[in-house]
Amino acid sequence: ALSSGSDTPVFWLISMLKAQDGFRETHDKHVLHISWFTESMSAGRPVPVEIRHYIQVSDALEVLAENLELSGNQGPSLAFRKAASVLKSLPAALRRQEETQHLPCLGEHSRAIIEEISECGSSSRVEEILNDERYRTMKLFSSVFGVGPKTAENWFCRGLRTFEQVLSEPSVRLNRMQTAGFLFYEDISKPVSRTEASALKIIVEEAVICVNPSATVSITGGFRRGKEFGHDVDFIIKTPEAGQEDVILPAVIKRFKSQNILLYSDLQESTFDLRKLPTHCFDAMDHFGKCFLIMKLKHEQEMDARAGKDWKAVRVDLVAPPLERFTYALLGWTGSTLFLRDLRRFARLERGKLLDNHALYDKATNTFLPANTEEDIFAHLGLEYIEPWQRNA
Ligand code: DCT
Ligand code: MG
Repeated sequence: ALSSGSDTPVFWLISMLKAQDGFRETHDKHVLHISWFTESMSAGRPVPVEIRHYIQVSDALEVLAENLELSGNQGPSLAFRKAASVLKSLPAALRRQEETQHLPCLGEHSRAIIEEISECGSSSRVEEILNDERYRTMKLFSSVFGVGPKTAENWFCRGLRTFEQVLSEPSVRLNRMQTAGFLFYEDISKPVSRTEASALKIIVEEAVICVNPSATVSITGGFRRGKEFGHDVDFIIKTPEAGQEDVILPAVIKRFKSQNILLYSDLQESTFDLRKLPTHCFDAMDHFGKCFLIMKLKHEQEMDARAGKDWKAVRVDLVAPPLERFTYALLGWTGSTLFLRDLRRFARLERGKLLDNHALYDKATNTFLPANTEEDIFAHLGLEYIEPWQRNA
């Protein structure tokens, strides 16, 4: 029987991986079957019928989750997200509905959808959502960088349905972020590849070292988890001297500007205050200094003849925590969001500890637990180390 904290996709997945002798032995094979499936679809390669079906089921659950999120129902959407995550993490395609019997995190609603898809080939509720004008418009609008569900809903309620209508509506005032979102929409809605992420790492590292030779840069987010594609590239900066974390981001931004490779920047200064820990608001953004950027990434060879440019706009996030917070920030920014949510929940319910991007706090002893490495954090939680590639749940 799974206890409340461990009844989550990630803990189930890890136990399953461990139980499967020899299954996905190498990193590359392991990494992201999710992107592998998507790639095999998009590359137009033949995909066995059961895999098509498999994609349909998890995709269907994600449509249900997304529909709830777009209506501001984040809580209820989690059940569908978790169920989709479990289906995506299966080593083989689902062939029969009975195969879901032993799976955790599949609630009554998710099971009903799976049953309907396995019997009829599709789900009427999912089809209904996919054809729903509100859902389609909200999804389109919220795909723009800087447009959240509230703005998307506002535009929808004003009768706007297309980008053209939004952009030609005189009463719509776009903020700086949304303006950049529309301006670079085509580029930043394309996935960023691992090769592009590596090229950006060289650029970011060069700038960081130029402004502070003792600072280091690491890739976080999905690419640290081994994903082949992402919607952005996330970097964490480590500064060994106290206080340096506050000056490094403005200096790096200044350097990017002088190199003419910055298309957009939003610098959020640190509001981190040790005295306010532990925080109890775990889903909120952390308080470290960070910046959300759109950078120009030069193509090596080919020129985008149609656009007449030799670069691609790419979304980049940088975070610079104080040195003594680095490990918690690294764990948090490595994600995935669902994995971290599960880990925090496990820490709280099973171990009486509060984990966030700033610290790990033990409620029993009222102390903060020190960690120099991520291994230390997992050890404090009484867990075996979970590698970044195992955190894709
Ligand atoms: N994160 C966080 N606090 C937030 C938002 C995000 O700690 N308020 C973490 C979770 C994952 C990580 O930062 C990077 O976020 P994303 O780039 O959104 O996620 P990703 O896993 O890198 O996904 P993608 O590959 O699409 O970029
Ligand atoms: Mg990312």
